[in-house]
Amino acid sequence: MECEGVVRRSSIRAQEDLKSLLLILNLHVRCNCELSVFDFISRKISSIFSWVRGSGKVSQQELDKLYKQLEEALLEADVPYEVVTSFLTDLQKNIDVSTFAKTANPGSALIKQVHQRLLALLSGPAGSNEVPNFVIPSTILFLGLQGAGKTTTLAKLARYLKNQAKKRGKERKILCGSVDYYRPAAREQLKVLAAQVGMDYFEATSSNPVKAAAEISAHAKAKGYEYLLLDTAGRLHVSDDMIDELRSVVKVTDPKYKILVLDGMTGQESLAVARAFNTAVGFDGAVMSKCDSDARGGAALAFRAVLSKPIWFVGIGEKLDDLEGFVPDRMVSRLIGMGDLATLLEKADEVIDRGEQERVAHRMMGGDFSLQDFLEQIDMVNRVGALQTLARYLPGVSQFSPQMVEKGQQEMKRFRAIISSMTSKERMIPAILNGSRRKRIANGAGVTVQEVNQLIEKFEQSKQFVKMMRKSGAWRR
Ligand SMILES: Nc1nc2c(ncn2[C@@H]2O[C@H](COP(=O)(O)OP(=O)(O)OP(=O)(O)O)[C@@H](O)[C@H]2O)c(=O)[nH]1
Ligand SMILES: [Mg+2]
Repeated sequence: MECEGVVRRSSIRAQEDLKSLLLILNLHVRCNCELSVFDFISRKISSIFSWVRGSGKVSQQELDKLYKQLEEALLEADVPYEVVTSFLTDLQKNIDVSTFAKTANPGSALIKQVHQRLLALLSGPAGSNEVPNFVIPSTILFLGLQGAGKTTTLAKLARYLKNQAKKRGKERKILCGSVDYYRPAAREQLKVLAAQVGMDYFEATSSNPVKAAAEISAHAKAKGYEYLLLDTAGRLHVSDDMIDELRSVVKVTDPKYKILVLDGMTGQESLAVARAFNTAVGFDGAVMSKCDSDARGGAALAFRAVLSKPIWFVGIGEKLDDLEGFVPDRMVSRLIGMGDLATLLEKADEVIDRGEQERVAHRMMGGDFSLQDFLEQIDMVNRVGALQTLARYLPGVSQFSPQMVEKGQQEMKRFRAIISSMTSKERMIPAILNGSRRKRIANGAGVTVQEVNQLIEKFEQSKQFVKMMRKSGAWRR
């Protein structure tokens, strides 16, 4: 069973296994996500691996076929030609068909190799490029072309910093300001977003970007803010006046972090933009925005190889929570169809109290799993996010259509309504659900008796699944 393999494969801690299981149990309604940047590559690459997975023998011809398919998939995903070529050369250097002949499971050994090479491509030779611990106090400057997503990303980062601090029981004093005197409504936009996030906004008296930057910076220092997030004006192209302005702003504010925001929808062009910014003003890390779009994602994949700089975050929507750390090993797992349970679990952790998770988990472990628990799980999943969003973190989702996801979402809604129409005794002891009770429940929930039966069936399947997981030892304590 797919889920079993996944939980075994991932080396996450027992408690986390438990959570993933809770989520997967609900999501076993099987669903798919909207097409996002990485899904495009993911679909391509994971379909290549469908024939490799579990392969008992790998011949040289099969290896050649794999290289060809990988090359096509990466090029189609808009990864620059030079990057694809060097990736494949590197991969071939590390793969030896005679070594594979001796391994017990050549299919998974091959996937492991590709996994490692993709990881090296994404992380670069220096290893991990995880999101930094933004030190206090610091000024964070946002750079990028017009419409790249600077202002939105600034607000998202403020929320991220606040959430990070909250996890440690702290609160951050954050100030934001804008030196965008280029687009009329730009500063107003930031002011509105600042109010939404709950950070302070400071409007400079000067309308000269450099003087305004100095004013905002001085205010942040005088008032003891821990972070100053400073927004700048974009232009349609990397122009001399923008670069001059940015250099002067950098000089007067001395930012600890310069974050380049790139529009994920522009494909390989964003690599050229990043190069130009890097030469002119330099930057420490990038954010690739609009990765929820149907762009192909090759630029993100090739970013590290081309720029030797990290992507710290990806923007996955317009809302302020739609910012996600760009963690290479998770990304690679997603790309080759192993899902990204770690990110999913983090999302769960943010909204579901650990005690609550443990309570449900404990009952399940003891084999005492009721419809009430099933309902609580559905509510937990709903709190973590819409199926459409969650599904992108799950293994093997590439085979499912958006219609199936929608169906999954509707099914969860229906299940919720049905369980809510049951008495607490019925929820605890589903065995008492005879024909007349099912009819009453169907009437109460506005569904057919057949739909009530479907729910009971699914619930029984979940119980079987839990039993199997416990027996297999994949679900550890
Ligand atoms: N779908 C999606 N839209 C995004 C994302 N990030 C930003 N946007 C949208 O992109 C548009 C431009 O975003 P802004 O943050 O205003 O971009 P900017 O770089 O500040 O633009 P200028 O101030 O004009 O230079 C807005 O409509 C945002 O809502 C994202 O990750 N996904
Ligand atoms: Mg802006």
